[in-house]
Amino acid sequence: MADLKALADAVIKGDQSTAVEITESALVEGTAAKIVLDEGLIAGMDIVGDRFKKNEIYIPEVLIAARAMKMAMEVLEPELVKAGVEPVGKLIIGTTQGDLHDIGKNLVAMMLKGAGFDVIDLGVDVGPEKFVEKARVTGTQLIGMSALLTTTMPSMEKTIKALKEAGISAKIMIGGAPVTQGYAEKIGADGYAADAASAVDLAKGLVA
Ligand code: B1M
Repeated sequence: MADLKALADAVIKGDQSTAVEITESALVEGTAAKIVLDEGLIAGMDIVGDRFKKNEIYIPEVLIAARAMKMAMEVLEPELVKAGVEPVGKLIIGTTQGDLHDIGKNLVAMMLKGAGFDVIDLGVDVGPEKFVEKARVTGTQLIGMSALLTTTMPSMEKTIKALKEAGISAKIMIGGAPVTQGYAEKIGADGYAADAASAVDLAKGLVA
């Protein structure tokens, strides 16, 4: 029987080769892909998120863990698709118009993938029209926006207005260093998260 606790530990340590190896052997042994995902990979990422929130680990460790998770997910994904396992929720995410900062946004996207979300990353410098178009095409439940510049924060408000005018009912979450809970309330976002681990909790709450 594959050791899924060891798989979670490999994710926590960012040990890519062990994570891939245990994932492969678990599948060969006939362990259901969903069990490998929930009890191995997501269990590991949950602990990473928790430690990050408590400042016990920092961004480099989270990125290394997320990379190990990504490698193992490449092995697992075809099996999840075959088994028809539904993601926790779907989310499109992007950095707002005029803003090229993507380190935090990528971290949030990786943590959400780690939590079982189907994440569609629109990249950087994403304007209201693109958010609206992609929200329509994907039928997403959640829209995430990240801004690192005070000058690009107003694009969040424009995007929310455009989404509402287009009749998109997806929940909207925002974040980024200059963004605050008060700003989220002011522009009509459904939620704000200060960091990637809180973004996962927020996203889970918004799709619940
Ligand atoms: Co820029 N930059 N930068 N920069 N840069 C800042 C943001 C700045 C604070 C530096 C400073 O002056 N002290 C300043 C902004 C000032 C302001 O507006 N108040 C600044 C500036 C001015 C600029 C330029 C204008 C500089 C210039 O050209 N004159 C220029 C703008 C370019 C553009 O975007 N159009 C610029 C360019 C760049 C680089 C390209 C060199 C590079 C970006 C590389 C990249 O991202 N690929 C860069 C960097 C690296 C920074 C700093 C140093 C680091 C940002 C970062 O990655 N932090 C930054 C100063 C600083 O913060 N110390 C700075 C780490 C990252 C993990 O944190 O992004 O906050 P963060 O994400 C966190 C949370 O905020 C949250 O979770 C993440 C993980 O915990 N979060 C979310 C983020 N998005 C979220 C979304 C959510 C929920 C949570 O829901 C959807």
